[in-house]
Amino acid sequence: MSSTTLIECAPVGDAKLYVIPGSTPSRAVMLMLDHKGVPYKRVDLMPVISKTLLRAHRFPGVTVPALKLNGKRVQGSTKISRELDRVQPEPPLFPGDPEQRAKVEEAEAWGDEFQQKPRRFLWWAFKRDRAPMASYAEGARLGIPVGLAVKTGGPTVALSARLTEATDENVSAHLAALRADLDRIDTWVADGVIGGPEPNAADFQLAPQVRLMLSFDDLRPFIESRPCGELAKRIVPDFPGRMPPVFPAEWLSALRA
Ligand SMILES: N[C@@H](CCC(=O)N[C@@H](CS)C(=O)NCC(=O)O)C(=O)O
Repeated sequence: MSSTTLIECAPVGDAKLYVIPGSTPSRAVMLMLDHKGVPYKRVDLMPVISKTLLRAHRFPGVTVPALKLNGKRVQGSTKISRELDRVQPEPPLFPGDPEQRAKVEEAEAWGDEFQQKPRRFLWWAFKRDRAPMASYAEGARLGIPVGLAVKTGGPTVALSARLTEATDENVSAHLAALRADLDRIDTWVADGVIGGPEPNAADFQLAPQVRLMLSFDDLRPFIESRPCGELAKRIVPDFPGRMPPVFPAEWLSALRA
């Protein structure tokens, strides 16, 4: 074994994870690190300002989760899941069997895309009322009091809502399609792709997103008793944040039907 290989496979000694409160891929990576027993330092960032800070820390992109691991910078929840398995194979985030692995990868990739929907729900809701933001930042160390961050957060919310395209059109369409999306996640649970005794990368990708949606009073009744709702509560027992009713009743009609 060359010395380079030795260094690359060395146990994780120094991990620093940059996150944004309420970010579901950030939570996915926190869960993965905990699952592997990798100690890490968490750095909480404020949205938008996060982009400048990540650049300052020489990350190639501008999104969280961003992980500095043994001096290497890895960004994006799906890249991080693979890097974690590479540097610390046990317990694995992907099954050893190629067919099973392909299914987990498919569910993880779907979840990576799906992220944008709950993300838009949140920014759309914050645009209407910033007060619930404080609950999502519970326990975060933002460098300023959370109350102040919320009070001065108007421009951040407006910009984030614009950048994520959290428009009426998108959010109402996502809500109309949500039942089918939840059915899809439930099918992965039924097929044993996720929800097994040992959580995998797809569990960690999907559960925080369902958990975030459970924080919406409007959505919780349609999700909590589903297999994916049960899974989310098991994998992510603590997820700060509560969103009081916010969506127009007609946008929820497909869920009610
Ligand atoms: N698909 C990417 C998504 C990364 C992403 O969009 N992260 C959001 C937070 S969830 C972000 O960093 N947004 C920048 C901002 O809010 O300013 C992943 O899984 O890592």
